[in-house]
Amino acid sequence: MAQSKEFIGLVVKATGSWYTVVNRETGEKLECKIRGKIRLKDVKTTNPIVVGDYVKVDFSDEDEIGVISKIHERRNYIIRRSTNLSKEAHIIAANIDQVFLVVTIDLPKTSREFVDRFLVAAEAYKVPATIVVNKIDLYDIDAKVELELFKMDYALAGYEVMEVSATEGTNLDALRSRLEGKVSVFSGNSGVGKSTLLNALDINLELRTGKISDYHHKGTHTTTFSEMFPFGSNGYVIDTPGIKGFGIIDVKKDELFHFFKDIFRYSEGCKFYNCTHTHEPGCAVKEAVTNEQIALSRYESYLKILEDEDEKYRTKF
Ligand SMILES: Nc1nc2c(ncn2[C@@H]2O[C@H](COP(=O)(O)OP(=O)(O)OP(=O)(O)O)[C@@H](O)[C@H]2O)c(=O)[nH]1
Ligand SMILES: [Zn+2]
Repeated sequence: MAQSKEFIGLVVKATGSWYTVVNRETGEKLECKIRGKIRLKDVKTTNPIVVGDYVKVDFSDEDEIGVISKIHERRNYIIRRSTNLSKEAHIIAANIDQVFLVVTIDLPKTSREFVDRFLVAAEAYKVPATIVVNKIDLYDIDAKVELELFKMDYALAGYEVMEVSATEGTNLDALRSRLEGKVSVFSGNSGVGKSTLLNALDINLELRTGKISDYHHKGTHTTTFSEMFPFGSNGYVIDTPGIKGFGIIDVKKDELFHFFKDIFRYSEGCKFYNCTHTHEPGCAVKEAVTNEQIALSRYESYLKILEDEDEKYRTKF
């Protein structure tokens, strides 16, 4: 009988039915399946095992494939609902050091509400987030003005905003140096240039992108699975499929403002300890919005997300 063996490995690709796992000791890759149902204690997700997970794999020398039999506890993860009202949750990646939210001011335009929803999730799961504005080579005068406003608003909120062009190679060194020795996730709407950017940061990656093929002139490629790649001497980058909606989960309505860094900072000055920063007198948050110490667009996102939560909990009669 074939002798069964096991190893601990890192999940570097997850398609939903197949998982590519890198053996932590040997660095070898093995295609794996899940044995039975692996259920996680607290999270209900469509994907039980995700890129960045450490897992135990059982295999024998005769087999071409391994079987994932155990998942190690996660240090952290980022999770979202696919739409605001959907019940199904999807984990983007696990055990990550930082996330780069790739956005575009134009072509396509990333909405402020999407950005703010994403940042709330990053705060809630304690993953440091940096915003990367891509395609700056394409912006006309209106988009350039919008970019300046965008930068002001997020600087005020306490986020770093980097401006790059993946195709022109603009400002890539600063971003590259941030990736050394870290596990970094790149996320954002479809078509903002995540794969193109990662290819530009490291020419060895050769990720497929939405660039129309020179040979066939038909169709564009879009990333459908999350995948993790070694970067530099000891870092990892994770390319993720483009996402449309970002439904926040696990955040209670009355705690939402904790995850807006800027709103939270000013909330200490509110007259009522349970101020929701919507209608209360003596609200230091509303005052800060009036004084332009908190960006109006951030406050509007806060109100919008609160409203959506109302919708979710409204009972049908
Ligand atoms: N002009 C310009 N075009 C860019 C830039 N970055 C990406 N693109 C183009 O934008 C399109 C989409 O790029 P992708 O890298 O496939 O985008 P993605 O975010 O990975 O998309 P999904 O896989 O669908 O999530 C391609 O045609 C790229 O060539 C840039 O900095 N400037
Ligand atoms: Zn208040």
